[in-house]
Amino acid sequence: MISTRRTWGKDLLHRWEGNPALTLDDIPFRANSVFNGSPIVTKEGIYILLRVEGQRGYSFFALARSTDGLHFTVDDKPVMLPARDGFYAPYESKGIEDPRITFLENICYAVYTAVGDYGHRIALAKTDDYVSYQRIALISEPGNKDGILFPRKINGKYVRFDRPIGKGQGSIWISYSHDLIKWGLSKIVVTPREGYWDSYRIGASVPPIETKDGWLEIYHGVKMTSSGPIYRIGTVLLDLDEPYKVIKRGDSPILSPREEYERIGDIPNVCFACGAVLGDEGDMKIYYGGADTCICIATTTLEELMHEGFL
Ligand code: BMA
Repeated sequence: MISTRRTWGKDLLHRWEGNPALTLDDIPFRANSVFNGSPIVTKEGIYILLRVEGQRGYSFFALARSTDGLHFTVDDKPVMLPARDGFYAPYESKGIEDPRITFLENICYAVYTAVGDYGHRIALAKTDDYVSYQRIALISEPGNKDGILFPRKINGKYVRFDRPIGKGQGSIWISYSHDLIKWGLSKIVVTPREGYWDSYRIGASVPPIETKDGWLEIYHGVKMTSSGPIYRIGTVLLDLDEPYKVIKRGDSPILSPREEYERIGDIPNVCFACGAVLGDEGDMKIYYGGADTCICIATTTLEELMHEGFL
């Protein structure tokens, strides 16, 4: 009986015992916090493109490197700063946030949120060496974030998730493009669910993972409470050819803030993933920000997620 009770309240994902994997102590320059990083699988090992918030209050990107996907060293200077001159400057005046990496046609793309004078826009950049990033375009108007590219074309078109806000509600949408720059044919995919853990807002989190049964999307869901929002992580499975069609959606979150490093920080009660690495054996590491103050790692397997993640 006791052992049964001890499993109550546990999350499906397994927290790495070395969490938090990265904190401000690992950043070799003055900053306020590090969180919401997207992993990059390279020939040399697993890197993370990190969101670092500077002491002035705006965010930029730095690079962390590892050989095992667990123990990271951060490069001694940032790799991408908000534009201060030229076309992008007014759209990045308040920072660049929440990068999501997708390898598409052998190019490493970073989709990020450009925060500027007029609000949040989705922006697209690419990199050859993970330390220099070339801006390609701003790919949404203001009022949109959580842009994520699919890793291949579907029916001849590039596909992305995004998260416009309409009537105050944030849902996961899908859009299509022929050139990665002009996007349209937008459709709603997944909405918040009244009374659930994801009742307030949701957005795509991890670049979609192709499985034989559909696109697995690991998303974040927010519940608003009298003491503020709670950010949790959940799953939805989408049709391979028509990825706006939901095959199934987990009722319960797979990770909720419970540990001190998820509960206490600049924004309390936040687990916010920006990427995952799927190993050859089906083992998975999910990289997520804790309380907007650190980077954490949770592990699972594709099998475990596909079965228990949808109960
Ligand atoms: C979201 C994004 C994330 C952040 C989260 C919790 O809206 O801005 O960058 O981690 O809120 O504060």
